Amino acid sequence: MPEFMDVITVETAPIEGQKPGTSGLRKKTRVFMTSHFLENFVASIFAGIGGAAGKTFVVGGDGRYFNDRAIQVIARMAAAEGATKLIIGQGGILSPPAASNLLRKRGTDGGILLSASHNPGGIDEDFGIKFNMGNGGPANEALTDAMFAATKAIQSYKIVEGPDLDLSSVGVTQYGDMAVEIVDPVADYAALMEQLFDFDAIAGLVKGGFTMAFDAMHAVTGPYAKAILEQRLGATPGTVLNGTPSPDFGGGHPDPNPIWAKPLVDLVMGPDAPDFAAASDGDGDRNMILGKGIYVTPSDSLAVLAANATCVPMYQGGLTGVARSMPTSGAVDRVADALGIGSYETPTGWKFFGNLLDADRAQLCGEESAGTSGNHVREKDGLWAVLFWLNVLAVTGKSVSQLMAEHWRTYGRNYYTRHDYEAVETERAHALMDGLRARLATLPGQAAAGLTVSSADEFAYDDPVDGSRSEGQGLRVGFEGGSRVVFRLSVTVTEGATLRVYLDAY
Ligand code: VG1
Ligand code: CO
Repeated sequence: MPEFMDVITVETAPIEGQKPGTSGLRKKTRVFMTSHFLENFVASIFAGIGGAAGKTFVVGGDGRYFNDRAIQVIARMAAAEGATKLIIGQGGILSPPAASNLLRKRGTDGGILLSASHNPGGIDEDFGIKFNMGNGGPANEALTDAMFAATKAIQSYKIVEGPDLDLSSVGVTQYGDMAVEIVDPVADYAALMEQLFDFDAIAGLVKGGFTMAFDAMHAVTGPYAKAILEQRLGATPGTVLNGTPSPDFGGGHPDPNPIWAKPLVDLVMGPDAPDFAAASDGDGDRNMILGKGIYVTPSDSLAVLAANATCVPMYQGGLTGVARSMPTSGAVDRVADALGIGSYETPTGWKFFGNLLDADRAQLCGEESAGTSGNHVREKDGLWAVLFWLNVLAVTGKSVSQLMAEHWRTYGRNYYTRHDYEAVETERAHALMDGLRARLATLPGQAAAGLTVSSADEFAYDDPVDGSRSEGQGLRVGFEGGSRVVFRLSVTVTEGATLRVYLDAY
């Protein structure tokens, strides 16, 4: 038997399918629980960053099933590799934006985040793990490629035999030679939000009788939303619905869209509608914005926030640039044109915004999948977007529908929908994409449903900051008059293929 805290070397072999997707490695929880699966990937993360020795990492997750067990494994492996310190959210909880803030604030070497975001949780559902860099943002493609290469070459990994860490109380302890600091997952994040937004103005709005509802979807945002909306801003207790994180998200899909958050949409469309409503996803980095009688598409939300940026203290000096993912509607581009600021179109996935934010080319970014964030962290940030909206509503004194109507009058309107075809047979989905790809060159000039194709291509992105090129980022078919259809296969699914079809009509 090895002695307590002895480092042992475990023989292993490469495991198929450990290629990180849009946001890290996502698989069925049971796959993560199979022998060596998690360990191989964690060892490959460490190999990809040139080793863990002497480094400090932030660790935390969205609280889904297996979150706590995975943290124990990561801690044992980090200790075995000679890491100096781990900073872990109490109870293993940290939303990606809160982790991103800690990563930046503490000047760490990176973070290991456990989340499968909007995917359901539980032993028969999904789990995920990703690495974020010292700038707070998801690993770039060079790093994820290095990690993937390591998964294909791995022969052994190191781990210590030791007791479980106590994740329940805040404070610093030693785990062998490694320090472990358990932190309140909410405190630093809430303090940051208070600096970025005018809390007095929002509190004043709430005091004046403005009503709201926030659906945390049984996921990680509950504690953050209660602390900020109810305790600091004075919203009535009970404003935060489904606010206690549960390992299986109450059996639901923690995806803030009109399908999975239907009760909230029904509420704002009904007779007892609050003035404002919002929801966030499993790991708290996405947002859905609603007002009395209105649903705001994420693409429109990004455009409205850009247009009203100077309402909030964080953007008092104005923006110099905005960025959106390619499938996101062009609504924000129209605002950028009107303001005379830069606008960038990136592939899907938050990692592509990191360079633009670091280089200060853009300060506000968004995705049609309900991810919005600024340059305060390097992740999308659900609650931040909600506070941004509340701040704008407080300063302008307008309702959500009024704001939207005025926005469309000024900039025009992009009608937008996204359709997800889930659990499609992988081969058939690829055949469809291959078939369309082969016909791209012949599409321009053809007419369908009263629309004439004006352009058709496969999106590739040349990063203007580091010069890297990312190919195969979605098929685009543009029509005369500015409408378009985009086809992409999801890179976050754990079963079969998901075809996403994005429709945007100006
Ligand atoms: C989806 C969304 C994408 C988002 C990604 C991670 O990816 O479309 O916009 O960045 O999830 O979101 P895909 O490849 O399935 O389309 V989350 O909230 O995981 O961090
Ligand atoms: Co998410």
